[in-house]
Amino acid sequence: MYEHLLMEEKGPVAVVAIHNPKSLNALNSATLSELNACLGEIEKRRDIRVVIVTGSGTKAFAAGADISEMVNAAAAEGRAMALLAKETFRRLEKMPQVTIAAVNGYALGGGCELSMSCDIRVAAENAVFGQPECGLGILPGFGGTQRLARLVGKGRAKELIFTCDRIDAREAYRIGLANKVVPAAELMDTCFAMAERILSKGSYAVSLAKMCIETGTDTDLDSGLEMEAVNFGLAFATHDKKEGMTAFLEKRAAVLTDF
Ligand code: DAK
Repeated sequence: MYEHLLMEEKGPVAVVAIHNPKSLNALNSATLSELNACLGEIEKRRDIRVVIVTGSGTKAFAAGADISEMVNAAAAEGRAMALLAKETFRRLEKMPQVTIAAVNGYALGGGCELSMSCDIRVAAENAVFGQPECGLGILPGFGGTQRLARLVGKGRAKELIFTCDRIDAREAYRIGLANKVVPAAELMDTCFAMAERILSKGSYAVSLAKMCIETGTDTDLDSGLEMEAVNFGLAFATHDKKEGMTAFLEKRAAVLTDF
């Protein structure tokens, strides 16, 4: 169904893999369009609650935007690509499903930016992160200047973007870019195990918490706390809240179903 993506569903978990084997999964506009469409379909579904984003093969998550496509692109094409990427990457942050990046190898430029748009990053030991754009005479344009600074702080983001240094998985973990580092062979199992833990909680509550974190961290504390209070109230109207608390008091496992 897709030319540049592989998609697999395992119950409530969808795995979406960037699939451009000839270019280390570089992100061209066709790939971004497909990813946007694919995520747009997933976000409407209630049977999929976690999305794992990865790269096909073992060498790369995504080696960045496609340089061969960009080399002769004019300003208008650059802008169109930027708008498409902005919509696609923002979808990952705003969709009610939890998104986990399984970073298996190179996550450079747009690849690093794609991983940063996911809620959680699990890195294989062979993962390599970096923002090499300034070495190509451009700057990160898929949100890298904004998301990297928010994840690791301005100082570290500036150093990585200005030097174009690549960092390995351990360093990415140390600075807070990766949530976890695991042997490459265990990457997908680790992501599925994490998905399972998340799925055992209230999916609707998780989606509200995601929205509060996403929106709240980009606003002032009072507005963020206000939004949290409103959504906290909303959670009290759900089946899951009644069931979760009743199950606790009855000393049994809760059956949480809302999403
Ligand atoms: N684009 C196109 N082709 C790529 C590519 C890329 N980003 N990365 C690798 N390839 C291709 C190589 O050209 C090579 O193709 P053939 O020669 O086989 O035809 C094939 O993939 C295998 O790559 P290598 O032979 O280079 O493999 P190595 O193991 O030796 O090296 C590497 C792996 C990942 C270190 C190296 O391939 C590399 O440095 N790749 C480029 C990494 C990079 O600079 N990525 C950042 C791209 S800049 C925009 C917003 C954002 C952006 C752009 C526009 N707008 C708003 C418009 C983002 C920009 C970027 O991401």
